[in-house]
Amino acid sequence: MADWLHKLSLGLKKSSDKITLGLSDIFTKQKPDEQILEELEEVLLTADIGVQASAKIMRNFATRRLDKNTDMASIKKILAEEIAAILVPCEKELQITKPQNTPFVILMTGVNGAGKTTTIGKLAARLKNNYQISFIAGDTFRAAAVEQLEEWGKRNHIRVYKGENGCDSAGLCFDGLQEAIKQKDDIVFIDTAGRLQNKTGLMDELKKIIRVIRKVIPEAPHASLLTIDATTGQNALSQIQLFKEAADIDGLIITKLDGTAKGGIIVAMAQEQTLPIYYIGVGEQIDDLDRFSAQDYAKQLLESNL
Ligand SMILES: Nc1nc2c(ncn2[C@@H]2O[C@H](COP(=O)(O)OP(=O)(O)O)[C@@H](O)[C@H]2O)c(=O)[nH]1
Ligand SMILES: [Mg+2]
Repeated sequence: MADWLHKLSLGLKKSSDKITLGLSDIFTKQKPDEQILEELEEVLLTADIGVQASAKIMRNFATRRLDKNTDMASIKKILAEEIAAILVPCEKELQITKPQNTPFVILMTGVNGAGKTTTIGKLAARLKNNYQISFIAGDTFRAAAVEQLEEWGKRNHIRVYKGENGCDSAGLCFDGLQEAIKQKDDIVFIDTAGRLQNKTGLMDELKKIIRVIRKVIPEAPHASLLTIDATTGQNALSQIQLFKEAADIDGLIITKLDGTAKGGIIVAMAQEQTLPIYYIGVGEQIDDLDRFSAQDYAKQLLESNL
């Protein structure tokens, strides 16, 4: 198996084991069709696939011939097809353009601990061979946050623009962008803070950052990315709504899909909103990030090959 597929499979093992266990439970006992369908829906729900997506899958399922003689492998195959169909609209490539005379600005948002800083480091590692990159340490609340970004900068040989501890984040972004223009950077990643005193504080801060960076580059941010921790479960959906309002989100990055049994959450996200999922993270290491593939994901979610 290719390296990434292996990682994805390993990461989703808990999720797929859970589904497999639920399915074998259904099919080892003699049950009427109707009950099979009901229990199947139950399995999808416990895998965090969500009410809407589960109902949709079951509607399509009901039109197929299904009984206790249908084997698990074929059930899984049908489920994987149905899930892939829900995921496909979210599979899109993050297009990095070359704006005239300015860098391509990527704003990274998300709640505290979602994986923003780590994802910036991983993404930069994928892009650094083709682009001149810099980081702006916009999470000015904790010294540790700046150090963490600097660590990723060091590893990738990427310049980090930082300010005094506790300085105004928007002001820092303003200065950092001007520096990036001067240095003729191709891409600038802006890291942001995820925890402020309250929700309104966080959203106001993000709006301010966007207002201020537009004074330097009117079209910025060229990509506004929301990082979501998959282990958050269904709460992820309300995070998307919240950040969409404040930061005009263009797409998502879902992290921590390794070792969680909540791998189905991506299906719920794809069913209930239309933002692209650009990348997924399955670990803390530099190469534990890759583009989101609907087919691969659906397949590994149903069937761990390990
Ligand atoms: N297992 C796992 N851990 C991750 C992943 N992405 C980030 N992390 C870890 O999650 C923690 C928080 O990440 P961080 O980038 O600091 O989040 P931030 O607060 O949003 O910047 C760190 O310990 C990361 O190593 C992932 O895909 N899988
Ligand atoms: Mg951070």
